[in-house]
Amino acid sequence: MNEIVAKGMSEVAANLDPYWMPFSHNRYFKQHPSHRLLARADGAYYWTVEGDRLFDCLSGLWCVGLGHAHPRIGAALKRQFETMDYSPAFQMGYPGTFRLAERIASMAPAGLDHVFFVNSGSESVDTALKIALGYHRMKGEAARTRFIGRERGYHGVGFGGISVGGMVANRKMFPSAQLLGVDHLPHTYSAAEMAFSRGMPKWGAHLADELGRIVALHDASTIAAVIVEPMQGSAGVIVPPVGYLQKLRELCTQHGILLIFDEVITGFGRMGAAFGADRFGVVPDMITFAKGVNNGVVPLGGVIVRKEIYEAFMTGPEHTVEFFHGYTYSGHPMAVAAAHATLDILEEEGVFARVRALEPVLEDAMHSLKGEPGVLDIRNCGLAAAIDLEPVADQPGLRAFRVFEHALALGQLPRFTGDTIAVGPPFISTEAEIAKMADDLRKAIRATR
Ligand code: PXG
Ligand code: PLP
Repeated sequence: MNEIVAKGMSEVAANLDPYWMPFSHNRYFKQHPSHRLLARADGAYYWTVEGDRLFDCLSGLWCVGLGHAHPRIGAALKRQFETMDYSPAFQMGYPGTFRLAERIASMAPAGLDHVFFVNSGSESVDTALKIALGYHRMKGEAARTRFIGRERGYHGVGFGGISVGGMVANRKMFPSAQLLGVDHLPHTYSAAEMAFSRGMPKWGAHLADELGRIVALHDASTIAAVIVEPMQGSAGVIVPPVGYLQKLRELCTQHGILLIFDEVITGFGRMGAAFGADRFGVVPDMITFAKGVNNGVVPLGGVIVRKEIYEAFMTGPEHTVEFFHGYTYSGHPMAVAAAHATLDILEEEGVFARVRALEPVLEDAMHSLKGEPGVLDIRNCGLAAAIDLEPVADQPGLRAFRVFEHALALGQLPRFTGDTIAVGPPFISTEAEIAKMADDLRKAIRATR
């Protein structure tokens, strides 16, 4: 029996205080921990310490697409642990990490062929921003130091990531610590123009023209890179308008600005393709990834870059370090082993095709909630969808929180932020599980009207 279950809730609850939970309502959680402590996971489900089963509506935090406790990943981890649990990442190498870079480069769009490993999405973003600055400097354009992010963008919580990010709550406490010279594109969401769009909204490509205005203001010679999520995940599944990413690509090419796609959520299957770049038909100069690359089993992230970018750094005496950057756990053998097993499964089990087949199932199920009380919008793309709810007067976030609590009681673990409910079910979900998830959300929405 699970140790926590065996001890019982009272003992667990007594010890909750020292843990400072990330992105959480610490005080509320510690006062109401029952049915919120997860003890076990298998496939598409979690079990709480009390033994309730919860459907994993967001695949963990968008990372466990293949479901929990996948036996192939478990076996790979056991083998790796017994063979080599850790190896130093600097000045020494582990063959599996080289092979993983080769595999990821071969999955990435043509031209993106070198991979730098990190341990999280936040680190992947900060690394990509450093690479962009270094690249321009190496090419003799050291004045290209500005970054352009986007409103509502989420690029993790490093100082670089919050600077280019567009989540006010994540930025406002740290104004003095943000990168200098960052500007933001407008977000692409308009309830009036695109509410209840299925897949990509038709309206909004013109918003990419704002990049032209920003370039004219600062001059292209001062801009290093534009960073966007091809589909904004954390902001609540904001799907790019038809033609929008193409325009960003054209403007970046025209002005010598690097285009970075932050694919921490969209990479490795969520969009029914290896990358959002493939799904949306636009090739950036760098891709940041994390999460799904190894099914979230061991922290791993990375940056995929064009050959020209890698080669720009390869100067100076050959015995010297070219890029003064890296992490103790870059290319960690355990994370790498989990990634190889994950990529084996993605390739051999036709997972992207399965995601594409489930996409219309999720789309229909979620859009069937149109017309339920207080449902303002429903959006979807790949195996991702979100519902905007009408806020309770003067209490932003309360409605979605109530829906979340109700859904938990019904055996669903969705995600809520603000008054938005987001889902990104596991790729292994059945049609019946997706139907039940939507139906339980309907009950929760009706119960909290
Ligand atoms: N970039 C993007 C596009 C992300 O979605 C990060 C960077 C940061 O990754 P790390 O591994 O440092 O957390 C993310 C992470 C949610 C949710 O509920 C989204 C993320 C993380 C946790 C919750 O949408 N995205
Ligand atoms: N802080 C100290 C004192 C360190 O020695 C190191 C790494 O050696 C770090 C931070 C960075 O840790 P990591 O490489 O895990 O990001």
